[in-house]
Amino acid sequence: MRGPVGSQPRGEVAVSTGSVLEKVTDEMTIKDHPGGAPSADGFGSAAGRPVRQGIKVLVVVPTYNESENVAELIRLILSQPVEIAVLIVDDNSPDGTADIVEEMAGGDDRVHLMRRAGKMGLGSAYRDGFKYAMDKTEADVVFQMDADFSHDPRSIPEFLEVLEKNDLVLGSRYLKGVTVVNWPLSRLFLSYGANLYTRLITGLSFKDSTGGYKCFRREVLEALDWSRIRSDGYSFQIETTFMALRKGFRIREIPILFVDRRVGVSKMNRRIVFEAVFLVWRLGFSRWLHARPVERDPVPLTPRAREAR
Ligand SMILES: Nc1nc2c(ncn2[C@@H]2O[C@H](COP(=O)(O)OP(=O)(O)OP(=O)(O)O)[C@@H](O)[C@H]2O)c(=O)[nH]1
Ligand SMILES: [Mg+2]
Repeated sequence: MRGPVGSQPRGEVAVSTGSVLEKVTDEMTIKDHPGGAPSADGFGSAAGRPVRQGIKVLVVVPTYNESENVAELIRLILSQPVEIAVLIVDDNSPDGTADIVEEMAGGDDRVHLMRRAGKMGLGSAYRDGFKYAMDKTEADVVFQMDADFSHDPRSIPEFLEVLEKNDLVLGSRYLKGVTVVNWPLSRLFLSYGANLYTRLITGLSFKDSTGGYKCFRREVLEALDWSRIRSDGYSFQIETTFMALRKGFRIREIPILFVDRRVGVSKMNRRIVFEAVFLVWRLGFSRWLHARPVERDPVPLTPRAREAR
């Protein structure tokens, strides 16, 4: 059953809120939570900034050994001028990432923590995080984001703006040239090549379908058949976008500046790359078997607009 985020039992997951769009429209108002205090339902917003009223945003961040990044990242997410909360999905990181988050969650019910028993992979962390978002929170919009500052939380308002007329927004490193900073050339070739390969085999038109900075409307997560999405790593990103398109959701890319991790250890490995090589063929075959559905108009994002329909 859907319930307020702030009412979850401690030690399982924790979240916080605070959101904003830069453009002030008549649907926005100024909220004056000093210091971004949470509201009663565990979603709160930054002080003195315009807030899109009634839209709750949950940011799901999987972590494994991100103790050097996680606290600062959470603070930056929660300072965004929107009604926002964060869910950290940690796989029993040996460096104590979850303990840092738990302490923050103790003082702020916008911070949620999901502790899992051991390293089970990125895709599985997202599956559990999205399930939590759907079952245990009232989030209207769910973001996914890496913990290593490769994805800038300050882009959240821009994603939300584009989500107004779309169902899923993808942060793209290759939409306006190449907006990747500090990657070795070999890594860039691998990523760019993987995207070309994905476009060719699956028919997806996006410039960057392997990226991990994405923003879903709740309806998209609810419509996907999670029992069929079993992949990890890059494959998970490709597969969720492919499945959303198959359901007729409207998807757009926006350019993001992607910066290589500042600190911490990479979890990239060969298995993740090989998994993607095979997955795109599976999706490619399924495309030939099923006709592409017609893209449908997204429902209005704000609850008020939805009621008016
Ligand atoms: N819960 C969980 N999180 C993971 C796992 N593997 C990676 N992550 C997290 O997923 C995000 C992306 O992983 P990264 O290691 O940054 O992968 P990457 O961006 O492809 O590679 P680098 O930036 O070079 O490290 C980070 O927040 C990681 O901490 C996992 O098995 N479980
Ligand atoms: Mg990274």
